[in-house]
Amino acid sequence: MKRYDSAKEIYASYGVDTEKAIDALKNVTISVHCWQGDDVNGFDNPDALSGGIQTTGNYPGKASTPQELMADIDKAFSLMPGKKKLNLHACYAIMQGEKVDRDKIGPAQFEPWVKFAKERGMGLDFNPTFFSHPMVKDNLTLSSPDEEVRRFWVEHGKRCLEISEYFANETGIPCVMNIWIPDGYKDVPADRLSPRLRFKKSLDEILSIPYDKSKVFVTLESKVFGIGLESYTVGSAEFCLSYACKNNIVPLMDNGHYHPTELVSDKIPALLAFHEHLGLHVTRGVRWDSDHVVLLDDETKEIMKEIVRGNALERIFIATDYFDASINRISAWVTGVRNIQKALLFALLEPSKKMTELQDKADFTALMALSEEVKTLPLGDVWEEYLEREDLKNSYIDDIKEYEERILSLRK
Ligand code: RNT
Ligand code: ZN
Repeated sequence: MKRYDSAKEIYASYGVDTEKAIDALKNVTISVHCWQGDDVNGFDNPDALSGGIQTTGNYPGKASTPQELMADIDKAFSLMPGKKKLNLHACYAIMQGEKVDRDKIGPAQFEPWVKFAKERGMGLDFNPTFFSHPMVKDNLTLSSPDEEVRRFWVEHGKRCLEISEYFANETGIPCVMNIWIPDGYKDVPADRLSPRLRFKKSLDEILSIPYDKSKVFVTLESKVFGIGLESYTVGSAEFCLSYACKNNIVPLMDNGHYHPTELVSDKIPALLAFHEHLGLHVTRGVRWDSDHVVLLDDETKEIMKEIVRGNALERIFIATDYFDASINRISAWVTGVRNIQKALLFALLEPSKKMTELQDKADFTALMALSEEVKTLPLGDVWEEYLEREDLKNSYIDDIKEYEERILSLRK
């Protein structure tokens, strides 16, 4: 008997249909970040990575041209099952001869990306880049008291909305545009309100341009602190959530952006009670927002469980956001995305109806016992069956090593 057939029977005895789970998983789109491929460098600017985020490590073979990054994305995507979208940052603009600054970029600088996406039948998501640029003044962008600086970044935001709409129109797939600013202070500020009021005004200005709200979903990502910006963050959780509520945009939670004992898994159902859509950046923070590669750990599983239990697969934009420069970057990409998918499968195979009944009957003894019991059911056999149907294998390291030897090792 095939291992999958036996697993199917085992899950059936819990009232769980593995075929339904596989079908559901196949239809979940993961928006995969492009920035794992080159340590969040981008192509538009020689400036070092700023904004309180950091990539550590210098594993050889990093992509440093659009061609290299595209080739690496192809390699990484070929090892990921399921539906993918490519999530770009504005700093990945590809200049066509003349250099255009971020307040002036437009569709022209993203044509090659659109061509790339269309050829692969996939959608594109987008992010304005409010960091790694000389116009970031005193660690501030949209909240800067310097009107010239603030205006520059408002213009950047507007250009990015136009580019997002262009992506949606060209690919025929809606585009999620995520706004995150690093703005903050290293030490105790004298005025915590004015920067937030300026950020609010800047967001209002960006969102005042007309755009098709059925094609472009604007998300707003909050944060607790950044490196060198420890004492005060303009775009805090309360600020971003309130702004999203009042202005009908989508809140986005990055699970590296909270105090370590706060859990995004618990925040998901809280926000689902009020928002039609939610955005997620799935990452793994080790002691801080370190953006380690996502593993199949408890919180990743818990996050996916809350999405599945809430019947919210259609309502939540799941995106990845991690960057490890200390290991093969393609492997990092693949490992993180596959773990999100494995966690989703684990959630889809949960006997959630039965468990909810136990909760409602207040039979917490049986609930605990069942929750622990399902942890050792043959998830791996269903996962391998899914991969087989997608023409993939559970082990992918040989493929990565081959690509490393043939392509990455030749890079300077
Ligand atoms: C930073 C945020 C943000 C960035 C990307 C590059 O802490 O998580 O999402 O990681 O925009
Ligand atoms: Zn993020």
